[in-house]
Amino acid sequence: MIGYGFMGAAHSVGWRQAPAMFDLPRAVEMAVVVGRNAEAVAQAAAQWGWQESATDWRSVIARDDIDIVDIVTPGDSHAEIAIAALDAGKHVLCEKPLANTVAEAEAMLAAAERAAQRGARAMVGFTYRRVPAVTFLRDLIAQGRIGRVQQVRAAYRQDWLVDPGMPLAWRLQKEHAGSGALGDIGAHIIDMTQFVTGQQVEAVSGVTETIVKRRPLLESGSGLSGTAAEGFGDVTVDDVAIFTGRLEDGALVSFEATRFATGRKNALTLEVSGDEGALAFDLEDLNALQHYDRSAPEGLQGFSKVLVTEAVHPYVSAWWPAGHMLGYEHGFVHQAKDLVEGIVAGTDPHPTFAEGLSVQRVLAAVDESAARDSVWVRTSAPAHV
Ligand code: SOE
Repeated sequence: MIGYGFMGAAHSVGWRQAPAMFDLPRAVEMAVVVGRNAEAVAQAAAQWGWQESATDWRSVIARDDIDIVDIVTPGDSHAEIAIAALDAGKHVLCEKPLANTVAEAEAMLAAAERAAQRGARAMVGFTYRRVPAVTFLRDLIAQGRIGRVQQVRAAYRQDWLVDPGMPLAWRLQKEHAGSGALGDIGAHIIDMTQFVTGQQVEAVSGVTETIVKRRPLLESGSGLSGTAAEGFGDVTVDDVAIFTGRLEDGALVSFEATRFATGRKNALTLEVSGDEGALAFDLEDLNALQHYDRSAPEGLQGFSKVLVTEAVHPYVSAWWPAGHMLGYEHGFVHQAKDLVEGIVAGTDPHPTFAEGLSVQRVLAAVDESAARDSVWVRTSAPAHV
């Protein structure tokens, strides 16, 4: 695993728990975690259960005893590491968004296609797909339970930037993160919308806003740029992105990705309206779905809460008896399981790099639309990459 921040912790839980809870077709060993600070990465390795730590990712990728490379670094290094790992014949799991630009994502897909000919697999870490209720919501739509999808509402709201004293972290710098709320959390709801509806976002019209434009610099040595003399640096990404998308079959989607939803810590909601019913998911109640059935008898219609904790639900049979709740980390466990199963079966685990690229095209199209007075931009050919 390359990187050891918040996502490193989450992926480590995934790698540790997947073999313990699922009957995986191959044993998994947590071999080595890589980071630039030798002492800190050694501590992370010991705490999370990795056998070793290292500071040079290239020498780790060159090792014969490494089969899977898991990339949990900031977006600016995804392309370089993923392409090197795939070219070295390794299977790759790469955190979302796949890259910082469409051009990088295209190069990563090309590397994945080259590597696939030699049996290597590549997957993007859109873990919310693997929350059982989200996978089940997708299954219900595919079965026609809500009829034809006519409208979607997708929102991902956080509030960690409301405090203007929050320092200029890498996530607030375009050269490191690519974009702000748009790529970090907007990417999740774009992927989820495409996943549950089975349709691509074909065109978008949007606005983005940077509400607090300058922030205190982090301690020196953090590797971030800024005007050190003033102690402040420019925020070069969006704080908020609000956009409308159109799906292949014509349905409209309203998307909101924000780090300024005061009081909302990690609120992700998705509601899909069909001509025969509706389905809604709320991450703050992630073991459940809301289902509305238009064919229910008059007077008895209404959203009903379905607890997605039964053995018949996706992934759940490996866990606890019905009604015993799962949490945020289970998506990472399911991700590790699906990747290992895909590798052993010789099939591409979803989301593939092609799916990651399709999200990247939507992100680029939103950026372009926002820069051009919210004109509609087709995702198949955004002008800037
Ligand atoms: C951002 O705050 C973030 O950590 C995202 O980067 C993750 O993808 C999301 O799961 C939680 O929020």
